[in-house]
Amino acid sequence: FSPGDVVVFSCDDGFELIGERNATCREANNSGAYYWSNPAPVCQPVVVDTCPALPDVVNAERTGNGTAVGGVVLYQCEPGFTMTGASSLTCLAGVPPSWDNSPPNCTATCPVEEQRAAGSGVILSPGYPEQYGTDQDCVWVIRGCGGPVTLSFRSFQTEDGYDFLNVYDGSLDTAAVEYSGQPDLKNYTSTTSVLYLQFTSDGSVTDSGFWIDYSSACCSDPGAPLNGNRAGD
Ligand SMILES: [Ca+2]
Repeated sequence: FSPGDVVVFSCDDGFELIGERNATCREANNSGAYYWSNPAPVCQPVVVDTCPALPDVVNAERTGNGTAVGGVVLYQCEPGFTMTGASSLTCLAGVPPSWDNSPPNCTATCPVEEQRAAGSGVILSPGYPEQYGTDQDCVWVIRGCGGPVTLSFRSFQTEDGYDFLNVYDGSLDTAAVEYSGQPDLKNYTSTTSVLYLQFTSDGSVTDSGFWIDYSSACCSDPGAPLNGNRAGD
């Protein structure tokens, strides 16, 4: 190397550079003695002592965003969406630390017969907010808390005359109120305290589906915290 030459140091992925990135070849006071402005740095393994940041999950809310060992992150689906996978992820010690589970998925499903807790909630067409599929047959059972249940339609559009939402008041044997196409939507209030909603689609042509809010005059079960308790029922 000649006086004035500059070299640049770098480290491989997974290593961090300790020291100076550049060094210049210099002559000491025309003495004929040459030296580098600073020594070559050291590449030291990067110590990862946290879990990777977790992504947002579509149609879900996340509680906690810590990535420290022992940290817990909770996911909860937005109303109307069903979770597959784990709702709780814990950062486990290791080299490097890692999450004990993958984040869950929250989707609008087509249940065979889904029991909905008393209180209020949301019924979504399968795949919402995408179009529902063909050949669907889904049933939701909504139980009021001793009194009537009210349905309010936030959106509704199906293939008119082929894809139906039937609402049964009390049991699946009663005459249904039928919704198809883009009906005139008023709130529907049951006379009994249990409603069956059945959605069927035929083998072709789908549409945007529906978002229905339901309510009865009580709060739904709030559950209890992990590693904790709830007083009062
Ligand atoms: Ca259809």
